[in-house]
Amino acid sequence: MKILMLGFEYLPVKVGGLAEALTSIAETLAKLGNEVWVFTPSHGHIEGKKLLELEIKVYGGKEKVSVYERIQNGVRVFALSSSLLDNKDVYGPGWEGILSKAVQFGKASVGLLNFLIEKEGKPDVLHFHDWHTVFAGALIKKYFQIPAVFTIHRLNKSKVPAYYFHESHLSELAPYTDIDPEYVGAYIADVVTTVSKSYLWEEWNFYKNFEGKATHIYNGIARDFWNEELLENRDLPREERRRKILESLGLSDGTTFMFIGRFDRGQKGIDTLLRAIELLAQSYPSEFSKMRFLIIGKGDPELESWAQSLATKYPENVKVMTEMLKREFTRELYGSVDFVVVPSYFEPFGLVQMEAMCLGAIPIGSAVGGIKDTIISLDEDEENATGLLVPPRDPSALVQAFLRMAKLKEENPQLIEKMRQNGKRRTAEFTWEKACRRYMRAYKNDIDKAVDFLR
Ligand code: NHF
Repeated sequence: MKILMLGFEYLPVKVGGLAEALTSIAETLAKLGNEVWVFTPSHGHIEGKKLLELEIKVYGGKEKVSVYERIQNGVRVFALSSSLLDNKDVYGPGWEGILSKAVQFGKASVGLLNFLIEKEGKPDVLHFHDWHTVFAGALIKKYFQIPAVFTIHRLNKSKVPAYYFHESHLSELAPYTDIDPEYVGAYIADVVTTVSKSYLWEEWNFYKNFEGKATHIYNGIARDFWNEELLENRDLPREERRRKILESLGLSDGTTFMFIGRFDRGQKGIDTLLRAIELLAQSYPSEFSKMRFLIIGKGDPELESWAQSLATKYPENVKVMTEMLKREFTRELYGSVDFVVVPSYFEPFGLVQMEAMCLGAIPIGSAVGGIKDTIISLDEDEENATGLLVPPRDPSALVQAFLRMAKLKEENPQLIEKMRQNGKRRTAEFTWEKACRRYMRAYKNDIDKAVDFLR
């Protein structure tokens, strides 16, 4: 099939998990014998040959947009460049900036597709991702009537003034003053997908509006990179790797829990983790003294200073790293720590628990979304357990989970080892190939749907 993908992040441009997902989907589809075109804003990453210069009318003026084409791992990537689309702030500058980017990207995508269709014919399917590409997706659907799949990696639930739709020549889709672009995307699409079954049902209030179109397609995990074979000290026993890495971070050895992610209040649950560490230190000082917490990430300055204050108060136990880590070093960490904490409030799929399991770290995660669907909890099935699920937003439950897992590690190391092995095996069930075979079914609308009355 000839597949046209639209996305706001594409490697090497990366803000979060979206870039990894889009790039893996496109490359795997290409490997499976499809011709894949990706349209993405340059966000300042200009690479490849200049294919085309467009002039588009926007906001009463004219704007020059250049298109650069490159082949990246079998995928034809078209980066759209203009003074606004080159802005390195992927989801900005500001709210107005991102909206204008989305509109400009939409109009320029039509120009580019016109050019390509004239020379090479029309794609068989349009696959657009997240709300930023909705203007582009809706315009392409309107002008070229291509079957369309809309994938939501994370609902944003924001409202956009109708004006932006009028400006995009999409007035027919904006009968009210404020419009949620996710509704528009799902409305114009033939199939709507999201990245885990639990997330779909958790957000049924949204998806129920598109019943009959909505389904889930799990992400995959790149096991070729997140692989123990590639660890620097792969020949050393895990405990020894842990001791060494803790030493390099200025900590003595101990049972190690790691958090890696954005410091925000809405999704990742770092505030629940910080509160749990406080409770643990106060109520269980002797157990706490044997534990180490590595907290990696950045974001909300208040949360950063809360984390730093814990590191100052408990320098033997808590280490905070706010600098960007190389992927290879992150892999070493996963391959050395005992447990990885994923306390998210919601998680459409979630990469962290998958990366952890690939490298034998046991995830302790909230029972939500993709975390719940990928971890087999110790409480559910001891034989096949890969981790422990806890209720979200519950610091005391997290404290109990830390105590329980630390104790288990001392008293039943065989079970811990079994969980590490189960986890590695579990990740093999989430491959990008499997995901893409399902996307290929979605492209033909030959796919099962989420049905409320069968739930
Ligand atoms: O893994 C890629 C990612 C997901 O849970 C993640 C999220 C955004 O929040 O699909 O998209």
